[in-house]
Amino acid sequence: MRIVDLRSDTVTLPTPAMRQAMFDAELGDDVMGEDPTVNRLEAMAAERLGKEAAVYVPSGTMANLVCLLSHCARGEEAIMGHMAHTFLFEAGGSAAVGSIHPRTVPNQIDGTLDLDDVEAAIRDPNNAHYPRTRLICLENTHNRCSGAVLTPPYMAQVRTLANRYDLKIHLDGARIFNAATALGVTAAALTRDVDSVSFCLSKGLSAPVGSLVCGSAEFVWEARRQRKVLGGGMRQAGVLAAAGIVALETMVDRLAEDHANARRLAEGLAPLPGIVLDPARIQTNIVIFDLAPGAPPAAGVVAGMAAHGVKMGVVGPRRIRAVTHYGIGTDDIDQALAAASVVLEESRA
Ligand code: TLP
Repeated sequence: MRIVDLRSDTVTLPTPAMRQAMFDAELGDDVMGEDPTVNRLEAMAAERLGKEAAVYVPSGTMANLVCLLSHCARGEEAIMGHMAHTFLFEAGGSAAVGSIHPRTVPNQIDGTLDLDDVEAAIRDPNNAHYPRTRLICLENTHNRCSGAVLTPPYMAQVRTLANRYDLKIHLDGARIFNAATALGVTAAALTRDVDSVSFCLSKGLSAPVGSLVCGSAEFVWEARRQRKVLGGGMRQAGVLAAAGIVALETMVDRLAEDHANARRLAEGLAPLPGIVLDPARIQTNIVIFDLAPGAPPAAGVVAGMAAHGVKMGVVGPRRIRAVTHYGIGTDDIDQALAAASVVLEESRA
């Protein structure tokens, strides 16, 4: 039986061109700034995201942590969505390692934070009771908001607000190229208004390892120091960065295929009994859907699908996530839909 793995785009494997580039990579000691392949990847990343500089880090989690540690001191506050990856799924790193106080405001269904909510959360710096607000964190695409995209006009509005209160903005852009593809804009158009951005090579772009942190030269120097603090300074890291270069050169333009497959999946799932899903909301490669009262719980549906070779993720008692990626074609989507149909029909019988 063919296995259709829709648990995440993190399961993607490197392409043959990536493996070859890894084999051929020119290497040096990156902590000494002497790995030519890492240096090239960092320069490419900075250029793509319209920033002065970039630093290569082992994971998206470390990329976000390095940024928060660079922006905020002990006891300072970072405003973020209640469904932000940084808040929910990074092991509380900014609090555990940096003593940074997270302040959540509700994520709207489209991944945005309501600007009135953000403004209301900003602390009065003259009141000694409060932590100092330093940072606003955004996420594009928004993982838990079903891959929703934030637009350039929204980013500009957040910038205006941040400037009024002298705050910095960090963007978790793990899937920034998915957002750019969906909107038909450059990634730089989505990062113009932020002080720092992280993005992942090891999700839709299919590289095996690594993320980039981009920002001003001064910011990236601080991020480089924080990477060292966390033990993320790697030596001959060009062997990994080489795959990242191929990812940026060859894997961005195909992301539209993943979005079309996600839409195909959503349109096929929506009419099935017990599924609550509006396919019009699916903008990129993440499909999150709910199970109506009366349908089996998410764990039961996911187990049933797995028996048909289709893997999805449980993200709530009645909520399931499926993510399309390089390893998934239209036939796989059709296999997933056939499995979902059998599982949900069986549960009604
Ligand atoms: N997300 C993973 C899991 O952690 C849930 C996934 O399968 O989607 N920012 C965002 C928006 C992410 O979605 C992720 C990974 C990260 C950061 C962290 O990246 P890694 O896993 O490389 O540390």
